[in-house]
Amino acid sequence: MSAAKPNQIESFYQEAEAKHLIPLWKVTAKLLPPEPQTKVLPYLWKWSDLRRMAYRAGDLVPIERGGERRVLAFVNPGLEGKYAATHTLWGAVQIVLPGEIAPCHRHSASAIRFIIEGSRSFTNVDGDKCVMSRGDLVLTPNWSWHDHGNESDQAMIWMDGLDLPLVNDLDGIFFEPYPQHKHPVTQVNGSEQKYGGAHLKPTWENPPATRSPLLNYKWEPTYDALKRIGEGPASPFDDVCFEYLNPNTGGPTLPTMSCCVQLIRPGVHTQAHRQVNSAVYHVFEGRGHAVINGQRFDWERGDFFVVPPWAWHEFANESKEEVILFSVQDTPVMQALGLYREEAYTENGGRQQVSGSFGG
Ligand code: GTQ
Ligand code: FE2
Repeated sequence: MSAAKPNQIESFYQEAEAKHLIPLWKVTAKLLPPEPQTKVLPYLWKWSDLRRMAYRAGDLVPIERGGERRVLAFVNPGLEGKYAATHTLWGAVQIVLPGEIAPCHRHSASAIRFIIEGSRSFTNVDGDKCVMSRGDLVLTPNWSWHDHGNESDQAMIWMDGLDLPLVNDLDGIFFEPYPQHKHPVTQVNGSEQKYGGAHLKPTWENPPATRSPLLNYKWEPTYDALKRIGEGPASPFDDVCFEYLNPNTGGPTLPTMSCCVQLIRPGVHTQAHRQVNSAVYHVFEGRGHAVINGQRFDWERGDFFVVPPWAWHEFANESKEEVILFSVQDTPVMQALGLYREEAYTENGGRQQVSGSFGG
């Protein structure tokens, strides 16, 4: 190798730029950091704001074709210009007023709903009318027709979780409105009748592995499962934490999103760990706090918070009441690609030093 003169190098770089080329050695450190350098920030949204603003939106705007849904979505402050709770996940609250029907459509992004407030509402998924109450998890697997209706005399509010930012980044978004406002109902709670028996599945069907045949995971059996542990041992990082399963495969609810429900028993303060996936949490019951990358996040019933990829996090319930968290996580994506990792925090007895608190 002959010694290059500075101006030769400079003109080489200029030519590379003009020819739309990048010499790797100039950007190696940026492209191959030792561990993920996420822009996603931990953040907390308060239920008092979300609920008030959801009802306000109910007063101000009707649900119409084109707008499609009355949804207030989380915008992660680290992801400028992107409408996303984390780099892969959309999180939102949706309100449907008595008598309304949000018009039927389908899209290549998958969705989950976790019901926060109200009853006698439904999501009609490909003709299966899934009746929803507080604590139910309802799936709309990708490309399934869905409309939402409220047949009660009270507003209905739920959490939406979608893989929209991921599917968008993959340039995989397709969307189609149904020709009519609502889809005909062909069965009521049909998926639940066949697949709601938890450890049993019908022998006369052979559903595809990519789509859970169970669409409505009811709250009562979910809560039963959380309580069955009693005082027994559970996860040092998450306490009593269950993943909702596709009853046909034993895998996650959807190919891109895993849903979890966890009970943090009174007095439990978990150890910290970090995982390569990101998550959106909803505080279903109780009050407590999380420590995320050394920052303390205090939350109470109804709040939402985000745990970024590879962020240390631990949970604490210092109260005498149960804490129940619901979360949607992009874990299946990382697992499917062979990229899943997690690590336990070993210093300081497994707990982070707290350097500040959110909003404080
Ligand atoms: O309820 O169908 O939060 O299509 C975002 C996109 C909800 C829905 C969202 C959607 C929906
Ligand atoms: Fe939708």
